[in-house]
Amino acid sequence: MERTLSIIKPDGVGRGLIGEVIKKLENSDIKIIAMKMLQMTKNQAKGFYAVHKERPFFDSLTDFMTSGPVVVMVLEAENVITKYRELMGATNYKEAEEGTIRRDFATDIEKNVVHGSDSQESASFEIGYFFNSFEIV
Ligand code: FUP
Repeated sequence: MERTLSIIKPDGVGRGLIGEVIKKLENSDIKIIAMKMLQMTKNQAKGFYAVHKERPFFDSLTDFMTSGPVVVMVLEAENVITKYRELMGATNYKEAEEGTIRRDFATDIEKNVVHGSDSQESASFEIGYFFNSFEIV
């Protein structure tokens, strides 16, 4: 079993897409084992996206991620990191496969509805960023 961190981003929460994302998860074999809603501060968003700090989109991305509430979840399944990234679709929604979350709902390369960890190392950092062990069922 593997775990990953998912975020429904401020565009997804604001546009009423929490249920749509959860429906796609519940229609797969991925289990939600922790979930909460919160709004990040700029510093929390910068810490979360520290790997991107030299990228040109860093300031805009961290502004966007703090612009409203997000839903953070811990997901569990076999190969869930890859499996959830397949369900999300490509970063650029125009390149995402049919039926993926981003293909169905994203409107912009930045406002792409969801985040998912991209490696076991980032999953363990990102899960620990938002959850302690008592919050994971
Ligand atoms: P992903 O893992 O698919 O979420 O994509 P990345 O880790 O490469 O990028 C993190 C976030 O930065 C993306 F979700 C959206 C944003 N981004 C941009 O705004 N512009 C870009 O050119 C690339 C990424």
